[in-house]
Amino acid sequence: MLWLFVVIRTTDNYMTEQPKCPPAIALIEDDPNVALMLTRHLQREGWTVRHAATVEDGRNLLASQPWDLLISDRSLPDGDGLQLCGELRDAAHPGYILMLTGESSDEAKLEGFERGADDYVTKPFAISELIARIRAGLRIVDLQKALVASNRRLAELSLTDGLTQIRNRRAFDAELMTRFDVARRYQRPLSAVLIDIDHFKAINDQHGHAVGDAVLQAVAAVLSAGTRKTDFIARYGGEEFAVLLPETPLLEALQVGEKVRAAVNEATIRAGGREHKVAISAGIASYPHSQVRSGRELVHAADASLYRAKANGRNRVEPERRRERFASFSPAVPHLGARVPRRCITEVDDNRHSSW
Ligand code: GH3
Ligand code: MG
Ligand code: MG
Ligand code: MG
Repeated sequence: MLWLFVVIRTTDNYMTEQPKCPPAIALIEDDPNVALMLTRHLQREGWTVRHAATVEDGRNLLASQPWDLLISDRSLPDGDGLQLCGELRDAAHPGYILMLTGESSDEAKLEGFERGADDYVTKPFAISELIARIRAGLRIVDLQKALVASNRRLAELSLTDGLTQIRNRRAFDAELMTRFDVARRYQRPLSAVLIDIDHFKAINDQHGHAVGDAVLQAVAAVLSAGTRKTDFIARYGGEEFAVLLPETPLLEALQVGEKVRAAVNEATIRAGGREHKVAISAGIASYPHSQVRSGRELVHAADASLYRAKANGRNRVEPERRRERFASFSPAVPHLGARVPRRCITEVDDNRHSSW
């Protein structure tokens, strides 16, 4: 028997601070004395310094090592340091670029900024002012990093169900489109499973919403544990879940559906100081099928099967029951059609989605 103790995770763990690495500075300078002096001063500030002396070595350094701020000379043995600056900007690299150069004319400075430099310091320079400028640059780098991290967190949150921490309906709809396109293009099997907890309202009514929430979390955990990493599982609605099974024809999808149904059925969920048992009903539909031209139609067919699972007594898995009107399988992939059980190609009898 499977026992489930529900640990409620909150979105607060997204806010956990990551340990901070010291800022990394890439220095491209061919004058060994200037390079040595700068390296010592910058390291004294606690910054990591990586050095190259040519455009070519600089290009390799920037591509192979992480860096936050680039200090580059212009006059280098094999070219102009501004060339690298332009290349980085063309590639939309967000790093901060400070040109440190003897090219001190107004035109040279303007050219530097036009090619994408964030700051332009001319030699000879005062080390204290250079360090102050680097600090200012690193503050901007920090802000940019925080913004990128925050955008990433928001994107993640917008695709995650807050209660169960699995993907939400928005993520499912996007994934369905992508995976259906792949299945259609390469004529590969794709199955959709729609799952609904049986008599869930009674749990809320008898034990309260907090227990209902804990049951939803537990069912999500059982479903996640019972599917593969390459499958895609989401909370589809209130007490409904949806699973996409790529490379899985109907017969195998039925086995997956039956496995998770049994797992939920066997689980004992401890919540609110009591033990609870729940059951799920599941409906399954598979592509390729002559009547399915989109991901929406696939889910629509799975929904019709789920409706039948409810009507036929709940705590059960029902496959699609659609009549194939014409051959839908490419001769290149004959196995796709070969294993569909007979009961799946009889006429549909539910009236909710009469076309199925
Ligand atoms: P059936 O077997 O036909 O599916 O019956 P059911 O009771 O599961 O279905 P019904 O649609 O009548 O009730 C679903 C309930 O799920 C009603 C709603 O309040 C509850 N619900 C939806 N979302 C949540 C949630 O996030 N937390 C809790 N605790 N309950 C929820
Ligand atoms: Mg030089
Ligand atoms: Mg429901
Ligand atoms: Mg239900």
